[in-house]
Amino acid sequence: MKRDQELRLQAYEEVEKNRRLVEDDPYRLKYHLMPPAGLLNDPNGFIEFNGVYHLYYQWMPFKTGHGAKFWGHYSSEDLVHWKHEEIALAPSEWYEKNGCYSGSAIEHEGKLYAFYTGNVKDDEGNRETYQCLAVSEDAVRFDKKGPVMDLPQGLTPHFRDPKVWEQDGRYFMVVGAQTDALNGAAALLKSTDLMDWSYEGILAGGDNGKLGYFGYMFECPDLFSLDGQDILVFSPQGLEPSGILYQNVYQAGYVVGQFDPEAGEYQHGEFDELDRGFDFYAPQTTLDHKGRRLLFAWMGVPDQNEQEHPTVEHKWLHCMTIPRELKLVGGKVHQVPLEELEELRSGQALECSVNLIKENCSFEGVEGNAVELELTNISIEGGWMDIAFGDGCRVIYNPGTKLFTLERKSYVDGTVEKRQCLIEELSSLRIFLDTSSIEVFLNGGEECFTSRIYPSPNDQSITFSASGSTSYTLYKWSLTSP
Ligand code: DQQ
Repeated sequence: MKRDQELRLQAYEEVEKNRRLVEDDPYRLKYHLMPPAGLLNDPNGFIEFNGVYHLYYQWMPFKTGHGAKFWGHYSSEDLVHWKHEEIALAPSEWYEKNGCYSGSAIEHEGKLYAFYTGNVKDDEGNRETYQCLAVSEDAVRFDKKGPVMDLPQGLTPHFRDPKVWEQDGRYFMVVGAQTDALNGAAALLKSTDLMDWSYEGILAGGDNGKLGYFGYMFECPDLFSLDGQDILVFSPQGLEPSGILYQNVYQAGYVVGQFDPEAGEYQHGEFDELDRGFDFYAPQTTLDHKGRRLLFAWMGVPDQNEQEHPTVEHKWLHCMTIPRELKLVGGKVHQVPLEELEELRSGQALECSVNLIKENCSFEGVEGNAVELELTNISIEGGWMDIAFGDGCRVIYNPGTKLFTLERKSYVDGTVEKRQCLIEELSSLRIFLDTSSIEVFLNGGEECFTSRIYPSPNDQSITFSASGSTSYTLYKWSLTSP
């Protein structure tokens, strides 16, 4: 208990010490969840509990690097206005001394059960892993119950990130894993009471998985049903870039299939990336009372030039994506910004009917660094269209090559770098800009690009261009801090 209190006090002191620096950062976000100071990474324990949404997150309060993680905590009644709550979990016990790593939450008998990974490392870097339980009556204060299972045979200690759900009166858990042969895998466990867990085997990946060799580790798996299909979302590590695919250091994506709870087996199709941008990892979903499958992801990727972000100077690093609703359309997962986000809009939309012929244009009132844009009825004849956000980034669509491109000014060396996807036809675009982030949704969420960007803070221009002839209806809203 003493260690727990010490850690909490130290964390709060660190936040106080850095408050001013964080607040003064021109790249501080206006409507995205970010850490009060220090480093934020994966969303954890995302749940609607007693009518309130809770989003816990991986938090290193003491520096903008990784280490012995805490579970920070945000809560919200509407998914728009969030309150930063007290620390949920501090890495105070022997079984989590190097971090209360990622995990999930489930309601059981009116209480919140949080499952997470206790990370333990010795001085030589050898790792131990403990899947732990902490129970809460109010979602704020947790009573730690300690480890609830042993490491299954055939798996290395790279075993973490439990995601738990209830199905047909039983509980299941998927855990990110690595087999002894160093193949990434999602492991399946089962329980009748959330306390005793039995290992059921590999659900996907592993030594004989349908995907073949698919990296050396799967992180943050999440299995859920969507429109009659069972989707396994996971973050594989160790994939080589392949054409325009797998360009980030690590990926985040999904397979679609059917889970058989009796046999504990999962038949699935090919892997697809969930997002095509530079910064998207470790997504986690939950089901809300409206039956919607909601997703948050970390807007960042581990080991991807993390210390070069300009926000490091201001003692904070990374943020969450905006919350999105998942839909399954023609076997593909689409991500749609939550309708609640319309509350961020200040005033009426500015609406313009845009016709561009070989020109660059800006429109009065269409500028800013916290903005939502929507383009509908897009028609491009000859050449391509693009939209530039200050000197930070540009989105381009070329119907000739079918390539959609997000270019950004690298925060490492200022050069232009890009991410791309193929899209048969572009009919609409929705773009959320927030100071140092951009999220682009193509055709109602068929494809998404999520990225941190660092335009010069005094350049809030938005420029619309066409190399041939392009028309669309443009709507623009200024967005405010909730
Ligand atoms: N981040 C956590 C791990 C997880 C990784 C540690 C994914 O639990 O595997 O902060 O970003």
